[in-house]
Amino acid sequence: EPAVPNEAQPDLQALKHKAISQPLVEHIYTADPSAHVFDGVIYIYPSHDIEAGIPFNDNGDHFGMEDYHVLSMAGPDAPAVDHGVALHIKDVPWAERQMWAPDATRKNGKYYLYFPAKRPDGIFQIGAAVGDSPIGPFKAQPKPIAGSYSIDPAVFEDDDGQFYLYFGGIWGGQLQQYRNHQWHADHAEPTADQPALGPIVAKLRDDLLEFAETPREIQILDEQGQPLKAGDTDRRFFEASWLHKYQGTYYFSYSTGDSHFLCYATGDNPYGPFTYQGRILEPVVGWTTHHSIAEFAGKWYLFYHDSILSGGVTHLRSVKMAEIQYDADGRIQTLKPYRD
Ligand code: FUB
Repeated sequence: EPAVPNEAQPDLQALKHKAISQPLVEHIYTADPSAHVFDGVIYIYPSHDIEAGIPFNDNGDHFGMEDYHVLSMAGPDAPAVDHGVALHIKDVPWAERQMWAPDATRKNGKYYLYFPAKRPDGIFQIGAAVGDSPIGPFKAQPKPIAGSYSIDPAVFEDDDGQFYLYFGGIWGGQLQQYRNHQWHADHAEPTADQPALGPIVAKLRDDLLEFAETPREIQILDEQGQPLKAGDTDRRFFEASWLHKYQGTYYFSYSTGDSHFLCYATGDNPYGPFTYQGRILEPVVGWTTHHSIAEFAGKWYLFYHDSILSGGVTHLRSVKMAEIQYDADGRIQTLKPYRD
């Protein structure tokens, strides 16, 4: 996050009219939408952006969110309904601040919300919270998931009923502080010619409350089969993991952060490696870009956000959705968020 965001201010009024989608809700700011279809209804688990009054810095401390609201839609063209507070940070025993991008899943009639937040010592971990309904309320576990770290959990249920949690994000997300899943204050991003840091994945235990295994780092490879380099900022992983399966192939998608793209890579199993394929979405208004992908009635949709509604304020975002198309080879056609 640069100290001075959006240096060259775009013409937001013009971009609003050229936008391929309008905000799903306008009465609150929402971001980082993780969408799932349960029983024929679209449920969106977003961050709930607020003006916390914290100055901008490179750690993203101004993203001072305090709770989660769940949105639902009867279909892609139906209005989005805000179901109110589903979990507040005051009810999370281990967490102190910054409820960043969440995700959720369902198993045996219970719903599981996964969310990152900072402990009182300023270190991010990932928590689980359980509810009886897709809209919450969710009750947080007393402690974060053991062995979890960094931000942006995304949960994926494979066809065999196994669940995997993907996570990680560099810079404010703290992933660069870890090697072999151990924090060290001296650790930093690799140099430009070294392999980039990868996202992390762990299979979840049957009760979905803890990891079933030691987390693993995922490799994202280039067209030669080599890991993407840290200096390849247009393609390397930054944050915002998402995993979906299309016609038997695993699609790992993510944000490139400081170059502002949503990209994807494909593989033949949930752990990767994944081979870089291309962009899903060109940059939006605002510094961050974050997404999910879900199928509804045979069509596929990208859920994403931008900062147009707030006049370009980077930590006051609005979730949007747009249909995506695959070509005959399974390639996702790149979307432009604003028409030319
Ligand atoms: O919303 C806070 C953070 O901004 C998320 O965790 C990141 O993915 C970025 O969207």
